[in-house]
Amino acid sequence: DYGPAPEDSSAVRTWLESHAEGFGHFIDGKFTMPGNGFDVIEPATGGRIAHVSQGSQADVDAAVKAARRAQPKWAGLSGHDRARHLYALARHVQQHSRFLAVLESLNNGKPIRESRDIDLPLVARHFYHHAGWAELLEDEFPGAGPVGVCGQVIPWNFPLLMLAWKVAPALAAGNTVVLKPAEYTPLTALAFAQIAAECGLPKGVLNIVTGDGQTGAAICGHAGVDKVAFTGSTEVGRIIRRQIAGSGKKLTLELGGKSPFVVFADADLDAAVEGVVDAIWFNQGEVCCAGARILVGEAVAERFEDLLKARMKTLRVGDPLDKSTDVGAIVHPVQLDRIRELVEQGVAQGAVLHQGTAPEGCFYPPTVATGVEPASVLATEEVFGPVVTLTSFRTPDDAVALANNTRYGLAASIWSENVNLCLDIAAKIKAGVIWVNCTNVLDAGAGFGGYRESGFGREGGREGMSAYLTYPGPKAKKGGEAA
Ligand code: TXE
Repeated sequence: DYGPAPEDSSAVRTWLESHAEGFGHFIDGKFTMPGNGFDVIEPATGGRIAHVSQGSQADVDAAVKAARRAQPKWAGLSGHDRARHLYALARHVQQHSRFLAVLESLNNGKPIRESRDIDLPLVARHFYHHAGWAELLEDEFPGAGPVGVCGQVIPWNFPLLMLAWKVAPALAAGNTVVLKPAEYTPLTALAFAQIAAECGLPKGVLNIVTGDGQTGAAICGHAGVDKVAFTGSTEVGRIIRRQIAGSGKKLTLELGGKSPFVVFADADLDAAVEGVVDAIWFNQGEVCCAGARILVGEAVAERFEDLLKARMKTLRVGDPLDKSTDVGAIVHPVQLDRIRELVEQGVAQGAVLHQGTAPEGCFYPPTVATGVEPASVLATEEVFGPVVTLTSFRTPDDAVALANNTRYGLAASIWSENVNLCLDIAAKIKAGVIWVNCTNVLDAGAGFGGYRESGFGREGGREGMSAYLTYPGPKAKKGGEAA
């Protein structure tokens, strides 16, 4: 009774069936034979949809070797020629966007509306934007050059978008890449590798090795890798930082968050409620910059809570491929258990739950938790699920103190009709990204990254480019090998 029929997944399923024997790695422009590894599941049904290979040290060695071999020639291309390759990648992503969106929703569990209308357009935009940087490099960063070979490890919440965030600036700057997608969601990265080969990206420029954390560690620790870029949990970020300390490798880390969502009494409350939908129920709340802690002015706290609970009840949780689904499946049963465990701990510490409904299986209902003490688990730990806390504050100073009462500092969202108040509060909240009267707005041209345990370094825009450059750069001869 929800209108449009589910998205047609037959092309994707046929492609998956054609790889029934498993997927190999993408090294030096071609796929290796599939080896031992692990199954990939479709979280919405629990069914196995693919088998991918576990990258060994030998696979990582081969990938790094290919990347090293390809790098001088890639860096030696003119910026214009590298830009042409990036434009081609962007165009091919657009041509295959239906396929990629369905594959992403199948593998990650996110609603097709989101993968189709948000993830895929942002992926293409990221390559277009960075094609522009490749053209402008000599003017904008005079004397700079590529770092060399980049080892990149990405998470499962925005599989293809995180690949774009990592790969586009690296290639624009003249680096080559060895990337490992997350073990739950490796499929769009492998489809992207196929697209890259089809559109003539020179071999060795992009290498994809699948596997678990061990493969990730082999990439980060490899002596032939000059820069490491990681997005994932704070815990693993810490391990990587320790692992490569003293190696001279460049490092950027984009880690967890527990971002505040501050609603002042004069805010447009209906708009702020829609903001919460985008902040914590978008992508099942599996968003590093999710607004996970609502702080609301006490004068409107009760009214806001009523509005929010009413809106929450209208959310449709279910089949990711149904075009009317608002909240899809949780990426993996392990993540579902993690969400349940944290919420149970929160309840034991006094939290009161208000929940929507969710089907049986790997789904979790949209949840608002009230009565959450500032020091309790639900207020401090990243849940990475559709769970938001609701707390009231008295004064703007209280709001700032509560907002900053976290070991993270990735993002914040401020809602008020008073622009002066918004600007004042924005300057006082310690977070890498601050949104005013909006949330989760991302753009390839704006730097994204955190403070404190949310990591360091920025992705996107000028700051993001500088992370992939070094001074002095090698003297490149146009169209040939770097000197
Ligand atoms: O993350 P991991 P997990 C948070 C979120 C979530 C929790 C656990 O709170 O509930 O982390 O998720 C690779 N060296 N975030 O366990 O382990 C791993 O293979 C190198 C927030 O899935 O950090 C995968 O590719 N790599 C986050 C990637 O790291 C290693 C997004 C991320 O997995 C490695 C994801 C090692 N030693 C989870 N160990 C965000 N900020 O967006 C693992 N990996």
